[in-house]
Amino acid sequence: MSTILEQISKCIEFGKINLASPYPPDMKEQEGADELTKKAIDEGIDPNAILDEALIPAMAIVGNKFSKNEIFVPQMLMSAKAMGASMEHIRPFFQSGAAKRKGVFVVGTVAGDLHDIGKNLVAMMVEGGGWEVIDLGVDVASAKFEESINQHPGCIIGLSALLTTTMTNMGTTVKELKAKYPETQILIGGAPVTTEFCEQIGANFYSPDPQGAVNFLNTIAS
Ligand code: B1M
Repeated sequence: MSTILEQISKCIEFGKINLASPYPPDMKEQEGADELTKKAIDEGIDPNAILDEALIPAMAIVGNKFSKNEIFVPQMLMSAKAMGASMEHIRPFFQSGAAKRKGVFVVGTVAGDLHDIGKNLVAMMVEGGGWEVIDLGVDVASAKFEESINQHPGCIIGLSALLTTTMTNMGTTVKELKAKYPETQILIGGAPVTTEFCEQIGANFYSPDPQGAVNFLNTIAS
C-alpha cells in the first residue's frame, strides 16, 4: 500500500476530517482525509484503490473496535465524518461508472419512527464498506422501499427501528416487501430488535451493530 493510502486510512480510523479539524489532538495541524484523498486523486491513484485499500480497511477496524466497546458513538461519528470527506472526492467516479461498487443498499428507519443516529452510522459504515447507499431517511413506509426495489432490482434492504411500538411496523414492512419481492434480502437492526424477532417476522438477518451489517452484506456480495 502506498504511503498516501496509509495516511488516508489512519485519518479515517482516528477521525481526522481535514487540516482545520482539531480532532484528534495528536493529529492537529496535519492534513486530513479531505486533503489527502484529493491529493491521491490528483496523483492519479485509482478511486477503487482508495476505497479498497484505505476506506474499507479503516472502516472495518472502526467497526470492529466499536463492536468490542473499544470506541464509542462519538469516535465512530468522527470516523464516519472523515470517511464522508473522502467519499466526496471519490463519489463522482462511482456515479460516472468509472469505479465500481459491491451493490446497492437501501436503508431507512421504519414508519412512525424518527430515530436516525444508529441508522446513519450503519449507512456510513456500509458506504465505507464499498456499497452504494440509498438512505430513505426516517418514518419510511413500505411503499417507499418498494419504489427503491423497482428502481434498483437486486438491492438489499436495511430497516432500523428504535421503539417497541414501531417494531411492529418493521414486521409489516417485511411482510409486504416479501409478498411482492420474495427474493429481496432484508437486514434489520435497532436497539429493541433481536434475532428471535428477526426470525418471527421473516427478515433475512439481524445485526446488533454496523459492522455486523457490513459483514452480512459482504456474504451476499462474495
Ligand atoms: Co427516543 N426513545 N423517543 N428520541 N431516544 C429511546 C429509543 C428510548 C429507549 C428512551 C427511553 O425511554 N429510555 C425510548 C424507547 C422506549 C421503547 O420503545 N421501549 C424512546 C422514546 C420513548 C421516544 C419518544 C416516544 C419520546 C416521546 O416523544 N415521548 C419519541 C419518539 C419519536 C418517534 O420516533 N416517533 C422519541 C424521540 C427521540 C428524539 C427525536 C428526541 C431523539 C432521536 C434523534 C435522532 O435519532 N435524530 C431520541 C433519542 C436520541 C433517543 C435515545 C436517547 C438515543 C437513541 C440513539 O440514537 N442511540 C434513546 C435512549 C437510549 O438509547 N439511551 C431513545 C445511539 C445509537 C447509535 O444507537 O440507534 O441503537 P442505536 O443504533 C445502534 C444499533 O441499534 C444498531 O447500530 C447502531 C450502532 O451500534 N442499529 C442497526 C441501528 N439500526 C440498525 C440497522 C441495521 C443494523 C444495526 O441494519 C439495517
